[in-house]
Amino acid sequence: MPSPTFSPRSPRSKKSPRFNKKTKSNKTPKSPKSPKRIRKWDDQITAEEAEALDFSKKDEMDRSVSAEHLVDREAMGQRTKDGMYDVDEMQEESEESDEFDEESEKQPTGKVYNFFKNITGQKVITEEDLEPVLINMKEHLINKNVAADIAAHLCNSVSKGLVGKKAGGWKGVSSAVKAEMEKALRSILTPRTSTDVLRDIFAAKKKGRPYSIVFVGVNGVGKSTNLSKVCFWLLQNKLRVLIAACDTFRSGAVEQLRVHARNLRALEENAEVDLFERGYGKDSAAIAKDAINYASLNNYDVVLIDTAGRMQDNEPLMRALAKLVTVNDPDKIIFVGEALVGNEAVDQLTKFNQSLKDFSGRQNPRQIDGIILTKFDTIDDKVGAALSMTYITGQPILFVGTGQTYTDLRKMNVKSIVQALLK
Ligand SMILES: Nc1nc2c(ncn2[C@@H]2O[C@H](COP(=O)(O)OP(=O)(O)OP(=O)(O)O)[C@@H](O)[C@H]2O)c(=O)[nH]1
Ligand SMILES: [Mg+2]
Repeated sequence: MPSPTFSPRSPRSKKSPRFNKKTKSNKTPKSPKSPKRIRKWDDQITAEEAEALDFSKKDEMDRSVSAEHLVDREAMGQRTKDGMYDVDEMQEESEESDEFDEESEKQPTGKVYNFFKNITGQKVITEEDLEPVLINMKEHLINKNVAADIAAHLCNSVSKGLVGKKAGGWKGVSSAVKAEMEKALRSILTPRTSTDVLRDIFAAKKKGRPYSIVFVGVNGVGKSTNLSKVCFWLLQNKLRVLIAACDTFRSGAVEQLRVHARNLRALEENAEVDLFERGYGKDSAAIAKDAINYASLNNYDVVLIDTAGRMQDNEPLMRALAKLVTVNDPDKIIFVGEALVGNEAVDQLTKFNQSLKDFSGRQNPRQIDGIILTKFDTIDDKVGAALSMTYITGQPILFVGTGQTYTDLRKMNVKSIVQALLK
């Protein structure tokens, strides 16, 4: 069972000598835009719930919190020309010999290139020449957790790119392999939907309504942690965020989010993030609805809805999730999956989509709109799940989780995936 608190892997301050620790003690309390009053949702609201929703005392408590160890200020994203804060792309490993300089004696590193060693010379490459090579390549990709049909698709793309061409030197062949892989992967990893969530959020803000995002997935994959990282990113963009604690199931889930909200407020001078919670055991669909209404009435820009982890085969819990989605029709449904489980994540994703369809009771059921792939920092080069998930849903990997701090959120980088697959 994951701990209800946010525990960093290691203190970042050791890693970053230029780390500039802010003193929170002299931070002035924020003055909210409008005084927040306790709303009554229905006649059943308890005194504890009312107290939990009374944000008026939060600034006092936040002044004593230091959460600087939960961000790496040197790993912050970039500001765009129009001032938006965007997270960085995943880093590629620097690999000098990957440049394929024909003049250079250096050989391209990457096991896959070795398979093509005999495909050189003046002759035109045929399918027969490639057959044994592609068998090896497919096996290599499957070992990196790429699903068999996607591995076959990638091999086909490479084959199409090479057949009928003169082989020439080995480096020429290698760079052709790399280019074909990159082309095929780019079309898988950059699917139809725009990943520009921020633009959509600002469009909703303009219309004066809060943008809602619900985070779904199986137990312990990192939904709440990555929700908080997304929140950090939104706060950098000066958006007002309400976190809705709709995991009313796992004990500690609400407190975990409370800690995150407090940390996130402590990290930025004027961060506006609040927790909407109504305790445990209640209907999460109704809490999400109340949260969205509350956000609407109180001028929040974004509602981040945390949900309980659930196994994809647990019908009652999947029905409850479908209800939450049907009742609230959120702007985005984000599936959170662990990179390290490989193709199991594909089964999860497929069944989440199926349940949303089967249990929605709607003519046009909602489906997952995007993916966050977590724990990328723990998988070495087994990047196959990333491919499979987008391949199957046609939906983008919005972010990759690369650690346990608020700045460990990245955008997918096709080149680094190609690099990991070919090595
Ligand atoms: N290394 C690493 N750990 C992560 C990442 N994302 C989350 N974690 C850790 O994974 C554990 C579970 O995270 P949670 O956010 O509680 O997962 P959850 O999906 O909300 O869990 P439930 O609510 O119990 O279903 C925590 O210890 C997190 O710190 C990541 O990108 N990298
Ligand atoms: Mg959680």
